[in-house]
Amino acid sequence: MNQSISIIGVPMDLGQNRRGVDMGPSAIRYAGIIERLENLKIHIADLDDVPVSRPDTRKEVKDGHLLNLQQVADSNWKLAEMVDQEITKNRFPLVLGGDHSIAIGSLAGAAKHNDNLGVIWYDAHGDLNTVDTSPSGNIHGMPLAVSLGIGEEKLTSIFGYTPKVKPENIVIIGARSLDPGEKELIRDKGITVYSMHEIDRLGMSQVMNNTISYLREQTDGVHLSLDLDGLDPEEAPGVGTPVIGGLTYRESHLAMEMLAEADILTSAEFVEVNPILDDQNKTATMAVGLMGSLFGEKLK
Ligand code: B3U
Ligand code: MN
Ligand code: MN
Repeated sequence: MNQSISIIGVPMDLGQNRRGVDMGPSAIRYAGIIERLENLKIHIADLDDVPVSRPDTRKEVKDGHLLNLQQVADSNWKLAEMVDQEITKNRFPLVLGGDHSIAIGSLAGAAKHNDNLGVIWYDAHGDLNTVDTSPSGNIHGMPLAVSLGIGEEKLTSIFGYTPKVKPENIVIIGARSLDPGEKELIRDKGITVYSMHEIDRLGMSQVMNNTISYLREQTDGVHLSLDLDGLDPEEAPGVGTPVIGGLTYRESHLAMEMLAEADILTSAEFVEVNPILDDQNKTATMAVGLMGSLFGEKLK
């Protein structure tokens, strides 16, 4: 893997309606991400956070059904520029959220560099809603659909092109809460999903083997989008929309170690850490542990 990493914080909470997830990047830095990666002899540049308007001073704006549309679009455009710049400099962008709406910007910046970008979506949710199917109006439930070019034009057109990814290049892992419209889209587009059912049946090792060999054949780069709510809330309580019956820390570690070994990733993001809902920064600490494994920490 690229041994020069650029960390980009996105203190975004506009894509949903709970307070606290804007503090995710601080919590992950406080849990020691920089030192952890420097110990692996990786060159780290910790860049400025992407500007996002402050929760204490702004008013909630609804654009039809969509919450904070313009502000989410503006911040994601800036994030796309930063991700694009770092990849151009041959550095690996590691984006820290923030809510999952920031994947719109990460993918917009990353996919500019690949005709066939692969995406691993590690999440309890599909994030495949559109303005018509979303039960909440929260944009953090839509970024994967947006990246496929489906949904609100102000979001799909970010960074001046659409779509960013193709449905056959996506693998969702850990899903256990999908809305009816999301299930329909998964069926229509033929998106690969390893739900908790498949993970229980096959085991994480087989799921990752399948995912890695498929994406290695099919794509020319892979973005990992890891939502901490993919993990079980008993272990990772600091997330806004916990869903019981999730992935364990051990399964997740194995997934990260297998990705490190496979060396297929070209960018990554860790999102939805909410320190206000957390237990002594446990979830951010877990995120740091997973990133350690992802970038090559070994047990022996
Ligand atoms: N699918 C629901 C809930 C949700 C999606 N992503 C998160 N929660 N984190 C929605 O609102 O779209
Ligand atoms: Mn998500
Ligand atoms: Mn989620």
